[in-house]
Amino acid sequence: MNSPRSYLICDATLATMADRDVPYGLIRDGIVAVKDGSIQWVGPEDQLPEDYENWGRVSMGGRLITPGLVDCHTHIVFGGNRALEFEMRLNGASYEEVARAGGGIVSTVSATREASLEQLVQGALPRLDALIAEGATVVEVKSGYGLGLTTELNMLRAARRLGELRPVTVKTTFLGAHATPGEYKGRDDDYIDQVCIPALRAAFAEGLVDAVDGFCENIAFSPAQIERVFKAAQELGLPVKLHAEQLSHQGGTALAARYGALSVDHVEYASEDDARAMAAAGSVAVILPGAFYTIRETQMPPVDHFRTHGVPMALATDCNPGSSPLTSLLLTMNMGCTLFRMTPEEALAGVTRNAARALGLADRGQIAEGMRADLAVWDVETPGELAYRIGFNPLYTRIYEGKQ
Ligand code: DI6
Ligand code: FE
Repeated sequence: MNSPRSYLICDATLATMADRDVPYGLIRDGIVAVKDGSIQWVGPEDQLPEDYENWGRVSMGGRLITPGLVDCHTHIVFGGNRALEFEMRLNGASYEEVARAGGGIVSTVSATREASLEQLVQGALPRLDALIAEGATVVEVKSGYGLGLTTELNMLRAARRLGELRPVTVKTTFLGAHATPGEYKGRDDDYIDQVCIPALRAAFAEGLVDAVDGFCENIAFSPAQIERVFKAAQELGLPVKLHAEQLSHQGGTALAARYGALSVDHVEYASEDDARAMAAAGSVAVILPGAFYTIRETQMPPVDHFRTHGVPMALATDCNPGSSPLTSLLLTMNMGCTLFRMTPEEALAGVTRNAARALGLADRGQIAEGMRADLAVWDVETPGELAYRIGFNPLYTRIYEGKQ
């Protein structure tokens, strides 16, 4: 449909996820007034101001409208896949055997380096389309499988291209500090100084970077190494975020909080002090149940500490070929509830309001005046249904920047 410049979306229940004193910020018999891609007014039909009364109307037939979904942590740009490794492991192969057969993250790095820009784009499109088909209007995309000067930039160029090819906002994150490539084995510090930081500066100069991330873990980089990358980000005026405390407690969360991180991601092993530091810094906890499930992790993220200390929680797919080959935000919501005992309302906030915040996007993730008119319309009666089902997509339509 070619939506007019200004119109009313009516005959709908609105889960606004905005600051209202009711669960989900719910409005029954609601109206959203849209003008030039932004929300001008939101409220119950019987309170519609006179000025809007003669605007054209589009009925949603009593359906539920939520903010467009936001996937705030993905690695959807990569070459190849790791299905063979998945199969080998389930046939009893050890970690070493998988590695000797060329598996693991290095296999994705090789396949990504070999791929052309066009191949990276074509490979990522079906993953992006799967997210869009479930109502995503914003998707974050990380680099981190090139691990070289030109290859990291190529991944980010592919991410930018995705945002031109589809009606979706793509936010790019530089993740040069994801792993040390084979040619720098045992020389992590040299990799950070000679490749990662120069690649970050070059990518920034090309306008390819919206935020900077790292993987702080005993199998990846130490807090001291990550801090050098964060300093470079700070010099460029870029916000930071961090994969921290996923497999062990390394102190990455405290570091990220000191740098005012937009988010700290995974956080299974985060402590109550970490939660306090995140709350003080205003960092979002990005919870990634797809990785928890895939690697059969048993340590749960400290959801209660996040609640107690008022740390906003987001949920994301972490879509990547190794630890989370997941392209469904609805399933992610269900996993957040079933695995981590998040409430369905927390799950919906996690893929809307708090996910937007994890990306520093002030005009997304809520249905409220002044926000972008990015909406998802669902064939459900109540918002709790979105997290409840497993493997079912009730999306009726998606509205991006006011256009259906
Ligand atoms: N955490 C993870 O679980 C993945 N990356 C990260 O920072 C693993 C990525 C992969 O195996 O390809
Ligand atoms: Fe990740």
